[in-house]
Amino acid sequence: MYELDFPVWIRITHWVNLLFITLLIRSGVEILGTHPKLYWRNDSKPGTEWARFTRKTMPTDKLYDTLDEEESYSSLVSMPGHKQLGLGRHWHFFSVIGWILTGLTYVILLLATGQWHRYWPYSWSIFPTAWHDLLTYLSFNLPPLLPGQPYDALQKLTYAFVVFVLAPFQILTGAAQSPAIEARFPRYVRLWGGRQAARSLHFFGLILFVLFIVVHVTLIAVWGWGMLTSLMIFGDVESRQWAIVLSLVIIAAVVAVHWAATKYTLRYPRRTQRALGAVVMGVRKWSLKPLVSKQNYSAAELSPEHRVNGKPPISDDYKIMAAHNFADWRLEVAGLVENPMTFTLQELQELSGTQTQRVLHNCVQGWSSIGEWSGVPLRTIVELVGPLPEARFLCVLSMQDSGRDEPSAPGQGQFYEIIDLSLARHPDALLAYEMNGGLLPIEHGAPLRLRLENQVGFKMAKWIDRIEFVSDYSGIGEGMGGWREDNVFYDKNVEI
Ligand SMILES: Nc1nc2c(c(=O)[nH]1)N[C@H]1C(S)=C(S)[C@@H](COP(=O)(O)O)O[C@H]1N2
Ligand SMILES: [Mo]
Repeated sequence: MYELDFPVWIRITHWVNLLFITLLIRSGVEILGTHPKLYWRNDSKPGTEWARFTRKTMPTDKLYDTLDEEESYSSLVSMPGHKQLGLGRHWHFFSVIGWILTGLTYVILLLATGQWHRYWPYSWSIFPTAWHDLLTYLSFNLPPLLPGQPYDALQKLTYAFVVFVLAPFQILTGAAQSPAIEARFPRYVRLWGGRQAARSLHFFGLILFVLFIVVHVTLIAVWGWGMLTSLMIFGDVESRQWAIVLSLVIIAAVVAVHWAATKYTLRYPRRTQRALGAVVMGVRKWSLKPLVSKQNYSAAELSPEHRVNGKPPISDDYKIMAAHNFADWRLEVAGLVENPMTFTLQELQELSGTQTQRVLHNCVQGWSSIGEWSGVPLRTIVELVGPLPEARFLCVLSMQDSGRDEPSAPGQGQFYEIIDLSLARHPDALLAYEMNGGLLPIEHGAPLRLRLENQVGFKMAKWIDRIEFVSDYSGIGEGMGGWREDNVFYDKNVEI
């Protein structure tokens, strides 16, 4: 039989994994807290959640939006804590890159060195033996190790499950929540039972990881902390005293990294956003960004109730325009273009090439809905105005003043989002004036809103009245690429 020892790469990846998995858990809780409800169905209809982690109740007599449902959790359980979804997302996606690289290194070395034998069951009898081991543990005794192996049968199966089932499961259910993947591979989301089922399953994965860590650490202590940490640090059982000290030092170091990273993030949110964003967006640029929507949900799948995020403008100007069916509204398209243009709503409706798409909408907070949107493809407008060679981005401006219209949200000023010119040319980029076969309702962005099907919801500005072509956005707002990016530290390109 193969000799199953503890080579140095097993020991290193083990401890690095501890750092990343705990970062993933805490930042995952932060993301959960932003919409602390779990559903099975794509429409996330209020009241249909099977689990909730909030005591808030929503008003039934006036419009509320999903920002009102957000919870603020302590930094003890969430990273960084205190309602910082944008920063929690940065940590989650940064850590997942590190975690996947660590995991790949581990699995490749397992295969290359023959250490995969440690997970090989050898015989079916391992299952009854594992069951027997479980009963032994439950009667507060320790089962025997498998002959010639460093594990008992239950332990071996559990580790194999965590490495080869649970970890890939978390990656796959995580990917099923990416709007870009959902848009390009709608059948893949269906495979998991839909977007919300994937989110719920991802949550079960979280629970299993936490359970595994608790039981694992407890049993290490029961079997002999010094002996086992000595194996995991030095590769043999000779230095138990040192191992006890060093293992506690390593654990303290991991706690210190969490503590320092949390403090730093809350204190310097902008620097954190820039640093982690550079890594995360760099990876998404070549992996998820090129994906184009192939969704075509059936009319029967439309959500009966499409949730709302963001409160409509309450200015008199807007209300008067709305009362006149937006006859006085204009869309101005200007900036670095050959022919600046202005459109009335009717002119937009009369442009040829109306496009309709039935798609899954993903809010950054975690809820989803399926809606049907019709309007003018954004690329039609791009072609009409003719961007100058130096134009690289579109600044999409909204009539909503966030400070005025959404007083409970942090930040002031006009809502806007910057999108890359390449994204504006995507076939699914749409300026929608209709929803579910009727005129666009006020709360969903009347008279005109953006749809970008491979992006998370917040990029799809509602109540828009101006599009400006620019070469650079560092001088717009705080220079981060949009109102949410400026004020709540979201990432500029959001394919997940
Ligand atoms: N002007 C403006 N547009 C906005 C928002 C907002 O707050 N203000 N919220 C965004 C977010 S986070 C989402 S999820 C979608 C929600 O669209 P819906 O309300 O039509 O579901 O709109 C986006 N567009
Ligand atoms: Mo959102």
